[in-house]
Amino acid sequence: MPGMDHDGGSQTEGGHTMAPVDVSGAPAAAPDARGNQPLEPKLVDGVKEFELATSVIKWNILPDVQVGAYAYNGQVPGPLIRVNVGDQVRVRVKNNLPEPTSVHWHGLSIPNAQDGAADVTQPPIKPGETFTYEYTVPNTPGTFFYHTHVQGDRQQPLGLYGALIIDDPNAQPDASQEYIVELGEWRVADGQTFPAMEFDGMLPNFFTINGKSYPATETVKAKVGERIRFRFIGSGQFIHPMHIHGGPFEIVATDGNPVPEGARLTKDTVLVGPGERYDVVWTAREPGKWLLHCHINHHITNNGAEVAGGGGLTMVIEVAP
Ligand SMILES: [Cu+2]
Repeated sequence: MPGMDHDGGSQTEGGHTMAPVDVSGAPAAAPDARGNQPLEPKLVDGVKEFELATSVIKWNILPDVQVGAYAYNGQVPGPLIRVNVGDQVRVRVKNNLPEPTSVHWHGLSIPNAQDGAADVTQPPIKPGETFTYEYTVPNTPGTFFYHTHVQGDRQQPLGLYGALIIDDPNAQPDASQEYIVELGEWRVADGQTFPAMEFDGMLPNFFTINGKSYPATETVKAKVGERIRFRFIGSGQFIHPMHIHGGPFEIVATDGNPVPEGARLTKDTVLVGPGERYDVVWTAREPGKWLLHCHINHHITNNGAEVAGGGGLTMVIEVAP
């Protein structure tokens, strides 16, 4: 990758974080492959062991739009890590990227040495190297995520993020199903993929929920009366007012912290900024196809065009009677 800094430093130089993704020799994921797939731990002496590996892949955000992406375990977003409060976890991270990386456990109260802040709490994981994180999951069930902490303006929009959900096995679920919504943005120009950023010439023209643009996003199926917990994750670099048709939702948790019942806001749109998480519970009130979408209308287009009534950050909740 021309201009890339391979020496372990993460300072930008000559704007190289803005270079297009070099996909030469990179494998292509199946066009219908999905990210956020559950990652099964191996139990070793009571410790849940997870394996993550970064690499460059070609990834379809639409059947006819393939991006160059930075992936964990060959998927965008990275696999879903789901653990219980109090679990002992060990995560081995192998870096198969042509540049250094690290993994930060966003929102977790864990020892500083495990925080993944490259050049601050650990040296960056160089290409070909492995780094092992180990910590006890703190006693706060909720929605968290993990992401790179090296050249974040480049690596995170290119796909280096994934959901980290902490469960309390003794808690009563407040919904009959749930769906994780990880937001992302891309810049695709002249057949090349650039990390989308808030910078002239680098603004995004494609937008993804869990690595896919509408109409390739998933459809959530429910029945009238069902309560669905949506876990919004601000995994991208832009602010998205996320809106659900068909009636309001209740905000039950913010940034992994439960909102006490008397303090919960009922809204139909919630601003999800970079790094934020909102858990909302939406009730299916009427049968039909109800949209969940960003309300910055450019973000519900694919390269400026609507397809099948939307695009980008759009998905459908299909409610049966
Ligand atoms: Cu948006």
